Amino acid sequence: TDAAVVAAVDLGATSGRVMLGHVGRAGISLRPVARFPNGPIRLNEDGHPSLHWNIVELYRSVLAGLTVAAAEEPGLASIGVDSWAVDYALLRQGRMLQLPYHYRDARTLPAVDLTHGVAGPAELYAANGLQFLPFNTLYQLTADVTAGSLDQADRMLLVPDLLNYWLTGVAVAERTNASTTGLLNVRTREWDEPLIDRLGFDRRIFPPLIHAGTRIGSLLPGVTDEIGARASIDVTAIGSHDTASAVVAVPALTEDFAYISCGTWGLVGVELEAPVLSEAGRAANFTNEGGVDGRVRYLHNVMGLWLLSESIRTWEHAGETIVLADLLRAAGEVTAPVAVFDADDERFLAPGDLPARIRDYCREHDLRIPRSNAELVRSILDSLADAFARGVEQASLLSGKNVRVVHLVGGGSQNRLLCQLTADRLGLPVLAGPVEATAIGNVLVQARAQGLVTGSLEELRALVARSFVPERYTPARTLVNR
Ligand code: LFR
Repeated sequence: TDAAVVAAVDLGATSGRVMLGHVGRAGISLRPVARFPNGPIRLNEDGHPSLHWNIVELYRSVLAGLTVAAAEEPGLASIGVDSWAVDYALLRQGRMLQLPYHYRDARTLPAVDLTHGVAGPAELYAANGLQFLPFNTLYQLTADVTAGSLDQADRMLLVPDLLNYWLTGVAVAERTNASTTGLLNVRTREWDEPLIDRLGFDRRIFPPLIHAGTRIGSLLPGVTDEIGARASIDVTAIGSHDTASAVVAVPALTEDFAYISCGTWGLVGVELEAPVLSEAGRAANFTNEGGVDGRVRYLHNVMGLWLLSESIRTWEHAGETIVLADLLRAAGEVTAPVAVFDADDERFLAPGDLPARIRDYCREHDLRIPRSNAELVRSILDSLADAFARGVEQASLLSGKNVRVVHLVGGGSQNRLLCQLTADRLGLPVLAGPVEATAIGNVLVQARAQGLVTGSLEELRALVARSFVPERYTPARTLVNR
């Protein structure tokens, strides 16, 4: 046969999906078999609210999705798992000790200062090349030390590694996601043992590192029974950081591109062969995350569609009925100039009443306060487009990479207003899609590991461009807000 089937498990911060991917020399096709919601669960912890992931429920949803996948495709060859980054479970002798924390939990705030007391931001950047995000794994582990829970653990597994462990019994750390911990050396892409020692973590909790494309193992017999699949289905390491998989599937046909992977977050940057560790890059909070095939994802985190989804959640919570399509149309019809706020501001990180925080920001900065839901949404989209454009311009400036076209992939590529505003603000064409870039990147790396396709990322991207033709947004001639 010239096509075989693999399953991509793609877990985002607001929803997860299981997709079947058919890949052959002629192209790729993708078919969703399950979609399920995801989100933080608030627990009480000694009088304090704490935010966690309901990972056991997520795993159940994954198994249910794989059951459908195996029923529809008895010849299923391989499974790959990706998710958001940085979060993890602690285990002892194979048992999970507690539900993983959600990166939006506030426990890392004191941990940041504690960590920086041992290794300052400049020193950390020289070692790990990462932008500062208060929830990077190293800060979370410091919070675990304070809480006394790290002592009890003999393993730390990032979310996709944890699911792979449950599926196969093999505990490993896939490198693209491990690069977001802050504990991987940016040059060697090995665990930075001197840094780990200094921060007071036990080296032995960090599993052996593997590259995307490596076969991790086969499904455990108990798992094949449960999902009704044949024996010996491979579990393959893919770019298990969702953003790494999304970047694989950017349908670029030339070298001079930047990307915006826009879902809950907007990850804005370029792909490089080697890290950029300049002081200017650190000051601009640019990260050097590990990509598939040893590439560098030189990017900056922008708050993303979270600003929109959390605003909608707030309105719905207050009893309003929100129809997304209507809201976006109304936002598109707003003609008055709206506030462009700093979408990177840390105050927008925590869950809760975002519209109130946006209005507070506007008040403090003497910006026009949005007067309706439509104006607020327009303000969010203008601010995101502004942050995206600044991100692209900085990525180009800091890396020296020429950018002539911007690929916007992920859920945000369906937002026509956002795509057009970004093109206008940049004065560059924006090519939107594919929506499911992360799942496609996941599928492609499995397909290559199975020998169904061969070649470099450039060849894989050409395959994506043939199978999912992006939509082109040309910048308007009159530029506003520059
Ligand atoms: C996107 C993402 C980002 C990461 C954030 C938190 O889904 O993986 O790349 O910074 O989630 O893990």
